Amino acid sequence: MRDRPAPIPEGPRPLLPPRTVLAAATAALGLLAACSTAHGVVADLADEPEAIVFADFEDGDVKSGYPDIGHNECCSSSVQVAGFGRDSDASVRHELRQGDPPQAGGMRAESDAMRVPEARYGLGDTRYYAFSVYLPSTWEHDDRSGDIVFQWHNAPSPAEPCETRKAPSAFLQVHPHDGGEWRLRLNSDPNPCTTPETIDKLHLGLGPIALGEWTDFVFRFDWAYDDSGVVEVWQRTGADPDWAHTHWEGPNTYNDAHDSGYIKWGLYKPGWNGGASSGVDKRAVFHDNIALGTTCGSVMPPGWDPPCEAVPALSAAAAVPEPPAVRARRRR
Ligand SMILES: [Ca+2]
Ligand SMILES: [Ca+2]
Repeated sequence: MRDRPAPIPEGPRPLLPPRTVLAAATAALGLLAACSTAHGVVADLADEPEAIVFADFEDGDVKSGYPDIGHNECCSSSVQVAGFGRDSDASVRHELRQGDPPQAGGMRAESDAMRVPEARYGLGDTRYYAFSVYLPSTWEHDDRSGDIVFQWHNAPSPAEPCETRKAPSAFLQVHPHDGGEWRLRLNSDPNPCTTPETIDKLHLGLGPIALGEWTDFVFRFDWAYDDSGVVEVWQRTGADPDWAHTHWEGPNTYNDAHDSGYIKWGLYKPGWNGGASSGVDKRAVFHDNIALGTTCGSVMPPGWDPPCEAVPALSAAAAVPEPPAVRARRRR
């Protein structure tokens, strides 16, 4: 258990009352059959499946009640509980500095559910993922190198020794385009043996980034390496509380063994790998309410209405192939 650090000055004001207030209010009104679980989850309806993972960090620990959550951290500052959260009192803060010793072969300060067996997923699964992410108002967009803040990663299969390492199936990136844009990268390959040359890469632009605001994301993935794949994204900020919806159909992963997928959150900055530098030298990002489940409702924090059924598809997002310059950014 780590000591809880002092509140961090770049924190925002909560957008809604804390969870405890919401839970008490709904219980008093008799609107919800609320019940607590070992992980502090409050289920809003008795027949709603609970999230497989729901990490809200309110216990002051970076594992949030999941002892098998792992970390890539070089230093005591890499992964900490922050004294503010999304509608709550705590979140997880990842910090990365240029010059930090590489972790797991790259410049990263990340947490992962790789060793949480029930949180693994794979081909043919439909999974919902939700989290809130906060970039401080002091964040400087780095026009030389994007920042990856959430990854859907596949582990190489021991039965496929040709795959020496794997790029993630998908990741959410803070991209410097046009003053800062959320980008969802999708990497896919129908071949059993994936090599860097066989990956089909594209991205979905998810719109401008609001600094100093929590952004809430909900993702649905129907995992497939063929055209049966589906990706849906719902997102909103405190400044624009209506959910925006993105829908895309097509390949979104690799031809891998089932249950090879796992999630990571934090900071990975590939542009700093190999000792490279860029226009910034320090990064910090905050995540809260990290959830994985089989239904939209199961991944929502207590008191939140799931957006997934209520919002019709407004647009089919254009998938943009990743140009070679983005595929292989040169080191400096
Ligand atoms: Ca929290
Ligand atoms: Ca494979």
